[in-house]
Amino acid sequence: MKILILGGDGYLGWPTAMYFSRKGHEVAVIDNFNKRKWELQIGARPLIPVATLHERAKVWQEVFGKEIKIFVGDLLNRRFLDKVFSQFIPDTIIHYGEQPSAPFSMIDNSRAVETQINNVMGTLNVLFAMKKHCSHAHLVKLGTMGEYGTPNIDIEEGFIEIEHKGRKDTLIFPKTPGSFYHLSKVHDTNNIFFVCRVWGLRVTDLNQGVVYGIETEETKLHPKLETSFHYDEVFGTALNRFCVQAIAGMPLTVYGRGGQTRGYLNIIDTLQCVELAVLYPAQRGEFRVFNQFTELFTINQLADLVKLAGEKVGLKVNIEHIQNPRKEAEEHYYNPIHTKLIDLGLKPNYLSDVLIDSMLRKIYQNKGNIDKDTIMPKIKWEQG
Ligand code: USQ
Repeated sequence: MKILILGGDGYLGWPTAMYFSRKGHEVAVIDNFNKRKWELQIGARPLIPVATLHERAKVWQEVFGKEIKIFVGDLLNRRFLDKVFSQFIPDTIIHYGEQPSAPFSMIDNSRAVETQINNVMGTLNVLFAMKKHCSHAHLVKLGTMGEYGTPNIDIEEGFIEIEHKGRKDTLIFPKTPGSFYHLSKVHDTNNIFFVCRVWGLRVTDLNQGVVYGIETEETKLHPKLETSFHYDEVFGTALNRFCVQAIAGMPLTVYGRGGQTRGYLNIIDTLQCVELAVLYPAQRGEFRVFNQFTELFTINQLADLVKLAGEKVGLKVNIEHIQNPRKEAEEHYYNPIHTKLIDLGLKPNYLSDVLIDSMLRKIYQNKGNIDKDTIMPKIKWEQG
């Protein structure tokens, strides 16, 4: 299969490119290195230095003997997309090419606008390019569980059957996102659902939970194949941050009361889920939504797990409840349905002591790179 990965230089994009290349697919990636630019702007860098995309593709070719083709350019540039889509003509497009951070989108007016233009307009351009050059292709789009927010009812997989004044319909599940970033994904969803209905495109929207983990089978093959692992307040996510904080000897930063519940998954399961979506594509005209996570945890539970795993290897770990920089429910009902990927054959790798232990060890090897100044949250939702 010819697979085009948008955002192929990122935390998930690069491991995905290697994963599908290793499985024998013809893989090309697009990236404009925006993420590296944003890292420079906010003064953060990944824990483990990441080789350039070109270096990584070269090493991959040496290690594995297969080419990962690189197209450098911006999804906002329609001519660039025309060139890539007409040259490569993908069967599948996997779309990670968006600004991925909620805190980044909440820094100020310009970052909110940048996030939404980059994400919403970029995706719109991809939809037009698909229509023009490969309307047969399947788009696997990374959405987020954060599109739904934390409603006081069960969260269905994308759609809900509603009975209203004696009539019934199946409609998009109501969305209450919690940041301008999460909102950008909701806007994407609406645009995508529309073009499935009107142009007959086929799309799977993966509403993914919070991803954790540093390594995949492929990143382990060579030091220059590592992916970008963040722990700073902007690009780092909860569990990854807690593991780094434990190694750095800093208290684990639980925001507020810590009852915030989210869906979590191992980076290895992201690859598995994306592969299942690719191998069992949506039908022509179908907009399909999967809730992509394997386990639910509160922030308090995550902090306790990291503390326990840290203490087993001799670390002294404290948990601190700090003032929540976000506006979010700190105690709430949360029951999202997530059966569709399991039905397709997903075999979850659950979070265990062993995984946290291996993350702690890997972080310990790179302890000297930890920049403590980037850890405490300074971006406040209310200030904007
Ligand atoms: N949190 C803490 N302490 C921290 C960091 C986070 O208590 O040091 C809390 C946050 O307040 C929030 C929860 O942990 O309640 C999750 O925050 P996060 O930073 O791990 O993740 P989030 O901002 O929600 O975004 C991440 C990814 C995003 C993806 C999303 C999936 O950055 O790309 O879409 O996870 S989800 O959370 O399901 O929307």
